[in-house]
Amino acid sequence: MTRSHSRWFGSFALVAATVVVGACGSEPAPATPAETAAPPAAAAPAPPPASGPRVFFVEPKDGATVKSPVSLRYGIENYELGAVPAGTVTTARPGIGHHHVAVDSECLPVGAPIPKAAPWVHHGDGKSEIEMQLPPGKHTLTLQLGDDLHTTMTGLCTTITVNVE
Ligand SMILES: [Cu+2]
Repeated sequence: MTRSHSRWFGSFALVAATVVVGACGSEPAPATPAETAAPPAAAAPAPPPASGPRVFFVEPKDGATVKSPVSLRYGIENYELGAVPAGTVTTARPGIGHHHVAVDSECLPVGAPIPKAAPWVHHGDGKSEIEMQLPPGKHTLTLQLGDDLHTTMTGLCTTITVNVE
């Protein structure tokens, strides 16, 4: 009698376990609404890729015919323009630079020191313009940004050609 009761109880326990497992199996269902809510956020239009930093001549325009003295004005985008700090500078602040211009010279390679000599003019005061005397004829004007140590950086140089009357 005792043995038969034990077997009956065992069967009941098995049924109870099956019910519990069934309940567990249905648990993932409530998570579905959260999953369906996620895709719209992921499918939202991505912001346009930011263009890289650049420097450019506001004036004169590339190919322009100009009269000496020539007024040069520089532009800069996605990079900070800043005067070189006073005193002895031993490290360059990241993301900050100043303009340099050269007549009839090309862009210096990335990482090169910009000579403190002709044809390079340093705008270490952070200025973005200069009046320049140029002899008649065709000349190239190169604008290149340098950091606090006057070292060139990737993508921050441009060259235009002007015709001086
Ligand atoms: Cu410089």
